[in-house]
Formats: sequence, C-alpha cells, structure tokens
Amino acid sequence: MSSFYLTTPIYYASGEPHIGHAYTTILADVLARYRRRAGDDVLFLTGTDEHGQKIQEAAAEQGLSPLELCDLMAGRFEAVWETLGISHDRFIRTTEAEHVAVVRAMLERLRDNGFIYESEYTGWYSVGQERYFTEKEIGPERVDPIAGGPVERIREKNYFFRMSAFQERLIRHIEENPEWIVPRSRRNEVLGFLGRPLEDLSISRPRSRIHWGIPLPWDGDHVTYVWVDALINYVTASGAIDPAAPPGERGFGDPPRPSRWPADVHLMGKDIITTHAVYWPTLLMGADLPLPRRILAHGWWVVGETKMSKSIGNVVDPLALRELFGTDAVRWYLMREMPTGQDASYTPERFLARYDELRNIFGNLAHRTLSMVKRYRAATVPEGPADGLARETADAVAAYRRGIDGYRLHEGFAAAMDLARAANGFVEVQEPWAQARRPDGAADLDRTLATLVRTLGVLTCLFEPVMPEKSRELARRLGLAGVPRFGELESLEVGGLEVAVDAPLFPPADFPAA
Ligand code: ME8
Repeated sequence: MSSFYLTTPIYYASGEPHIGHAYTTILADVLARYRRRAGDDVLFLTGTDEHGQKIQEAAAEQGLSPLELCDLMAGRFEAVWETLGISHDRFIRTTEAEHVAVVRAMLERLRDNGFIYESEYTGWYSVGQERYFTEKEIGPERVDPIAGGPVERIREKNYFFRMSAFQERLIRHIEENPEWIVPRSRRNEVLGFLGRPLEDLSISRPRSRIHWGIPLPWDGDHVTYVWVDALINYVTASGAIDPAAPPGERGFGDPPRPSRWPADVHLMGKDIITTHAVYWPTLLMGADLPLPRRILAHGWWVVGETKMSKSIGNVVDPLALRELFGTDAVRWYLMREMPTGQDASYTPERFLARYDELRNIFGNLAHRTLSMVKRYRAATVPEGPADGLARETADAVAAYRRGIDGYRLHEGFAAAMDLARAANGFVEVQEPWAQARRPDGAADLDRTLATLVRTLGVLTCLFEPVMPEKSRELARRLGLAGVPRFGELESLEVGGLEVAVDAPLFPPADFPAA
C-alpha cells in the first residue's frame, strides 16, 4: 500500500466559506477518495489560518477576541465541509499548541542555520492579502494587485529570512522537475517571477502593531509573519518534527525521519502560487527539509469577469445550492465544469445544464435499468454473461484514471459520463422491451440486463470520489455489498443480485423564480 499526503490551503478564519474554498476542498476530497479507492493510505489535511492582522481586525470589528472569532469560524468551516461530504483526516488550526511549537522549532532551525537576520523594512503592506508588495506591483493607483484592496506604507524593524540565497537552487529544481508545478502556465509564471533577483523575506511583525501571532523564540517583541506561520502547517500535520526534542534531534534533515512528509501534493488557487512555490520551498531548504512532490494551482471561479471574493462581495454560497440540488450535484458541477487549472465562470444556467446531464444520462440509465430488472426478471439480476460494453468500459476506466492521475479531473469525469451515455445507447440498440417480447429473446435479454447492471456497478466506482452519496445509494439499489474498489472491477459479478427500484437518484430541481 502506498501512502498519499495531500493538502488544501488553510483558509482565513476571517471570512465565510464560499464556493471558491469549496472548490479546492472538494477537489482535494475527490483525489483523497480516489486514492483510497485505489488502495492507498491517505492523509488529507485541511484547516484554518488563524493569526495575523486580518483576523485581529475582523475580531475587533465584531467585538470578539481573535480566538473567539477563530473558534466560531473554524466550527463554521468544519460544519460546511461535513455537509459537503468532505472526508479530511485532519483539520488543523494554526492556534493549536502543537503547531505553535513546530513553527518556533522551524524558526530556530532557520536561525541556527544562519538564514535569519535583522533589518529595517520600508514598503507597502496589504492587510487583505497579508503581504508586502513592491512599488511596481501596487502601480500608480496604490492598490493590492490581487483584489484591488488598500495598501499601507510601513517602516519598521523586521527579521528577515535570506530567501535570496536559494534562488538558483529553486530555479534548478523547477527546471529539472517540469511537473513540479502544474499546470504549465503557473510554472512559467513562477519562473518569470524568479527571473528577477529574489528579495529576502520579512518573517516577523512588531508586536506593537500586531499582537495576534506566534512570538519569535528569540525576541518576544515580534510575532511570526502569518504566511510563514501558515505554510508550516503542512509540516506540523505530517508529524515530521518533534518540537519537544533537543534542537539537534527534532527531525530536521533530508531525508526526514519516517513521517508523512513530504506532501504528495499541495492544492491551491493561483492567487497563492508565489507563497507556495517560492516562499515555502526556500523555507524548507533553509531548514533542511525535502520539498513537496507537487504543487497544483487551479484557476479562479469568476462571476462575470471578476474573481469571486469576500472583499468584492460576489460570492456564491455552496450551502444554498446544496439546499436546492443536493451535495453531490454541487460537487459534480464544480469538478465537471472547471478544467483543472483554468478559470471558470459560475452561472446558474451552467449549473442547471450540469444537473440535467446527471439526471438525463446517469440518473436515467440507473432508473431504466433497475425498472427493467424488476419488470422482466422479478428484481433478480440474471446470470447471463455481462459481456456487452466490454471495450467501452475498459476504455472509460483507463481514460478516467489517466484524467484523474494527471490532475485533469474534468476529463476523468467526462469519460465516466461517456460510459453512461454509451450504456444508454446500448439500451436503444438492444431494445430489451423487444427482446422481452420475442419468444427466443430470453438469453439476449439476460445479457442486456446483466451488462447494464455491471456497467452501473463500474460507474458507482468511477463516480464515488465526486458523488459519494449517490454512488453509495446506487450500489445499495444494485444489491452490491458496497461501492467496488478499482481492483475489484475486473471480476465484478452481478448475477443473482437483488435490486431495488426507488425514487429517481436526481429529482427534478430548479432555481426559484426571481
Ligand atoms: O489565502 N476561485 O486563505 P483564503 C477558486 N490563508 N478558488 C478560490 C476562490 C475563487 N474565487 N476564492 C478562494 C489564504 N479560493 C491563506 C492560505 S495556506 C498555507 C494559507 C480558494 O481564505 C483557493 O484555494 O484567502 C485559494 O487559494 C484559497 O481559497 C484562498 O483562501
């Protein structure tokens, strides 16, 4: 059994979960479920980012202490993930004692290695992004280049990480590992960024300005810059570092001691590619830890032309969609509609089109198959050879796995839906209703029905990562003991199963009239 460790960003505890967060988290969930179904030992990590100026200010606005706000919001994220069927193994919060200790151990390691120094910082800071920007980046309007929010001029003593020392090594790593950052457009963007001299990274904030952070181990008047704090969560949850051990024995080193580190893939939106593909790997190099195996930056959900974002106020609430169409339909839409890596525009029309696809192709295939087994064979699947659609099934499974393994999930799920489409075509060609009428049609009808049930069994496996509820429900109606794993598909036997016909898997649904 191989092991697989994947992560989502940890979301700011200052904002409500919206479709953008849901997209990344469902993407991770699909990959986690797929890997488990393929037999891997999975660690799926998500959580909340709870320190920094943004949280401090949001809490103050609401008359709460920062921790009260974080408790509230972490609970909100967890509740939303539960309703959306997210199967994470660990929900990390950066205010946890274990994480705080690992951050401090990591900073001490960087300092012991000679990569931390003290200096004065002058520049522009965006609280919205919790980041410094250069004069050039903020442009003549002096706004943060990501969301267009305000920036403030800052001059203060900071501790710096000698990020510049790792520029060459990082460029070499990216060039030697063409798949390390996917998709390619993001890799080119990072290489472009690294084409200019890399500056050192300010890793602290004076406590006089921001008190809500992790104090530096060697200077309690400064707290850790929230991005450094946040990125380290991936190492905390891996169990690689034992902060309670004496400095030389905490687990730093490449290779690390046995743990889940390095991560197999960090998932995120393209807004935070620089922090993940530049800050994070150089911090790891500085602390003698190996780099994550892959960084995947997906596109943005936009409304019209504009990125969905809390500060802009154009966010779509995944729970409202769930109320109308069910969890699995929301998951299906998000995974099927966005070509992994590109931007996608949310519209109710496209949502409905994707729902209709579920209803008319997959739902319809399930319903007609189960009804015919009931009508013609008293709800018992015949023993007839289930060998129709053999080539279509093998091709679909192969295309599906190529798509998901290559992080082109939309292609994988399109291949699964094409198999359902082919099975509907098979019904039209075989005409089981005519086979049932023909005096010598019994054997043909047995083969048609067994083939259709077998195909549906395969589809429960292919669809389970994206539609866990409906797939489990269909497996139950088919009379299967559960959703089959990939290793069980070849030998899947359906003869003799007792099927159940029930209400449509995807009932009629629509948006309320405006
Ligand atoms: O950046 N479309 O947290 P955050 C697609 N705490 N994905 C979107 C999206 C959109 N319109 N809006 C948000 C942070 N996302 C830091 C991360 S990690 C060590 C620290 C998703 O709450 C996407 O994954 O602003 C994006 O990268 C993330 O939410 C940003 O979440």
